[in-house]
Amino acid sequence: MTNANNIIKRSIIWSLSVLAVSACSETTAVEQEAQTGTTPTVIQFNNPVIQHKFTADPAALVYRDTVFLYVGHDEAEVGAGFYNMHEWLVFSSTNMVDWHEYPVPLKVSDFSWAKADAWASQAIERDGKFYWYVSVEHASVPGKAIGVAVADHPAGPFKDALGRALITNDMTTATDIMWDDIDPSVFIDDDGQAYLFWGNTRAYYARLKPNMVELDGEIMVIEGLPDFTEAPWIHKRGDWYYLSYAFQFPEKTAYAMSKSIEGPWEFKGILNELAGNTNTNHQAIIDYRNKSYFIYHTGGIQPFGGSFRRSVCVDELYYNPDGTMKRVLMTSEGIQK
Ligand code: FUB
Repeated sequence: MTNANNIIKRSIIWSLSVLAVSACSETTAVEQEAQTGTTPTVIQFNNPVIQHKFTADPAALVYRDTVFLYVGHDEAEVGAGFYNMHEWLVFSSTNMVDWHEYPVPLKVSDFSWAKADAWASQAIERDGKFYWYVSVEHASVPGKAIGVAVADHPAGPFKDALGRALITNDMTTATDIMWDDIDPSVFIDDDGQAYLFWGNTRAYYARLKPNMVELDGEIMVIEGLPDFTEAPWIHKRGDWYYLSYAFQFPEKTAYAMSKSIEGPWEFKGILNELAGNTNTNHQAIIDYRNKSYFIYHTGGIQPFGGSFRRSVCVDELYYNPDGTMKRVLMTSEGIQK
């Protein structure tokens, strides 16, 4: 009995010391190899990709073989019950692992007509200019609104392109809520026609004029997206259009596909499960250097991450031969160099 206990104790101590060693630096791993004669498995935990700030609502743009990542900055205190977001941030990478941070490129206060809430956004390039569509709280038209900023470089500095909102709450009437005009996703089709998608509870889209700062026609309500909450993201692969979105609440990510950007959309099911440690789940989907990536946020920096202290993560995305997307596997390892 005593011997058996000793053996169990020794193996627990040995396992704990191996675990402690493998959690430490490369030098310690080398020491482990010398001491135990085993080759350590070096695992890089690369998610979340930004660790020194809380980041949310990712959007990404590939420009000249570099990925630019646009996020909102979560600044809520530990235990806060809602968002505290005043600015957006930009990072770039050429390997999806190491991210270079730029000076703060855009703040709510850069829009004279806005008063709060640097919520979800997306940027796009057209004719050498960069247009960044953002959600904010309007100062005089009650409710959320969408503004557009412009810059000559993907990392800014950006300035208000219009001096007023592009979309205000009174322009959409499919729901009475004050926050349905959020989460813009912008897309330029192969024929050069640009579109803006957005919404909360109801999903909307409108054509944009070539100047990217005026709507070209009426605002359309999208039907056929079950349990649409928010966060539409449009992308195209081959001749399929994909509309992914935050589904239910707390949010999973679901998606629909269509052969036309104007629909009808066919619901394809869940793409990403509940993050579990945050009630939102906001995605961006890009291709970069022959791989596809799913970029999202979780409350993954523990113990103080959560619904209002989120962190952007990246994992690979895979397609089936019929064009549908395989369910995302959220990992701690993320992308490996
Ligand atoms: O970050 C504020 C809001 O939470 C975003 O606009 C939504 O997509 C959700 O992530």
